[in-house]
Amino acid sequence: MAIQRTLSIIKPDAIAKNVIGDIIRRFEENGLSIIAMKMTHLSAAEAGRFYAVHAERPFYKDLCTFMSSGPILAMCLEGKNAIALNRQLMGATNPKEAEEGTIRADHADSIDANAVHGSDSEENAAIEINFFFSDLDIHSRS
Ligand code: IDP
Ligand code: MG
Repeated sequence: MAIQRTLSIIKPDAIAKNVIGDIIRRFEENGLSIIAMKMTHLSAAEAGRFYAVHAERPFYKDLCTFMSSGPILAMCLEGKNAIALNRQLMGATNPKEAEEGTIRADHADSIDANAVHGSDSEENAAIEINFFFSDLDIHSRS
């Protein structure tokens, strides 16, 4: 499997719980390298642009309110099969369905406040990485 890049976000709920280190440890222990990192606090409009693919979903407004409720940590992860591997480490969207030992099983409280975001395809990873980072911010280690 080729080396891929994916976007990870530690969401406001997990930042508030002070579990950044625990989440990053899981990435590094599973062969993913952080090649760009930024703490930021999105406005609701910026969160809306990031989640534009969900604009028609009933939960869109709540999602934008939540994602702009506090600081987040955006990261570009790089490694073998990075997109699927990150999704596996995250666990299911609804923490009640997330496999034991996943980030969401351990740190998420609800389907709204579910600790982390991860890109779901190569196409979306490229768009999402570009949303937060310029080429100058990214330091490949592959
Ligand atoms: P993902 O984050 O696992 O990729 P998506 O389906 O892409 O899940 O949804 C994006 C985000 O929108 C989720 O992480 C979650 O915070 C929120 N969300 C998804 N489905 C629901 C829902 O049914 N109710 C409330 N929020 C939802
Ligand atoms: Mg998604």
